[in-house]
Amino acid sequence: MATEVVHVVDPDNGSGADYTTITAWEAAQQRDLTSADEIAVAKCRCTGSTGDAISIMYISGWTTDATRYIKIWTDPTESYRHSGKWSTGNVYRIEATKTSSSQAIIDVQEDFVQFVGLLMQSDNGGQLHAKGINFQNSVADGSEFLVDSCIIRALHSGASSYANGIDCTYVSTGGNRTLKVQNTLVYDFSESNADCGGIVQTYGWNVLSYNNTVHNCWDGIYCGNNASNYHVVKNCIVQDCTETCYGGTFHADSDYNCSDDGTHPGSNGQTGEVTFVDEANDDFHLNSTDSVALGNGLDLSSDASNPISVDIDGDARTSWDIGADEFLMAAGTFYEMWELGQAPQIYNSEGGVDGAMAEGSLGDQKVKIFVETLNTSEQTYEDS
Ligand SMILES: [Ca+2]
Ligand SMILES: [Ca+2]
Ligand SMILES: [Ca+2]
Repeated sequence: MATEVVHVVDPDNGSGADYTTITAWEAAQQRDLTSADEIAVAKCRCTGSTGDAISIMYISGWTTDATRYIKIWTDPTESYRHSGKWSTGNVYRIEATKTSSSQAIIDVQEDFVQFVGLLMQSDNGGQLHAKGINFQNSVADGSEFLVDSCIIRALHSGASSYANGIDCTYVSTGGNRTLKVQNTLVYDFSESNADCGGIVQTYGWNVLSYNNTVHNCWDGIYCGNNASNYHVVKNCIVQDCTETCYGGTFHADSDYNCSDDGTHPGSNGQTGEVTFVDEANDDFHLNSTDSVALGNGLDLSSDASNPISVDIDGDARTSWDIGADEFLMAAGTFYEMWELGQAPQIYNSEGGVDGAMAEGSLGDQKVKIFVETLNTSEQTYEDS
């Protein structure tokens, strides 16, 4: 059993910090993990409010295998992970500003790497082909990667092509590299010169995209090769894309997806505009009044290829919503305040006002209702 070697990355250099940037950690720790029999873990914190400002992070100079790999993450038992939307303050985030063309936020050149619970931002700095995570074609046949519960967003200006949020680089010799992307949000890779995608698969790569949300990209989720390889898409939301929500021909197992243009693969999907908590401000949690994604997904807890059980917030998936977020009402909180002359309001589990309640919309969720009557006496109801 390989030993986990954990170092703390904290741009605010707080107590326990080993490095103040993720790139410094990578450069100092690169080694042969297979001969050392180690898993290299970067545990990322933000004890002040400083973002991890880089131009690009290369992951290279390592030797890895399936059990001795690289893991970069925020530990959900600490307080530095995002809450399912872009945040500042004490939330760890990589803020990459590009200095030349074709730079990614993270350029992956090693074979077994995991990214969990990270915010990543690509500012193209006026450069062409700015990407989010770029998986290079130099990685070995048989290599495997995970992107789980991450948010990848673009602050791009101008026209460019091949500015993809998650990019699997074409491998001329083919083969089978595996990428699993789940509970992840990708948005605004939408430059006006085409071929900018949210999650892009191509030759040499097999991709499993489960329970992701992609918004405002040129192409949302793309399958560039379905002859020698595949892209399986389940429970994904894609909305507001320029050319197409889903492009290419996906694997036949793809199902229970949603789009606003009808391009989603599978026969159990939904076409329509998803109602998010605050779409204009990029909060893509599901609103309780949504009728497109809520409860319309497939239970993937026993999926043969990649079982999952939680959402981007770490909430247990129970009603199987489509997209990165599972709408959840936490027990023991007042969700609805009802005052005479005012429409009933629903407060969602992420803390925001989630719209007015429609009769019957609560389904089988457990809620408490606080009622203020004319004579100001209070009553509490609990409904399961
Ligand atoms: Ca390196
Ligand atoms: Ca929309
Ligand atoms: Ca949630």
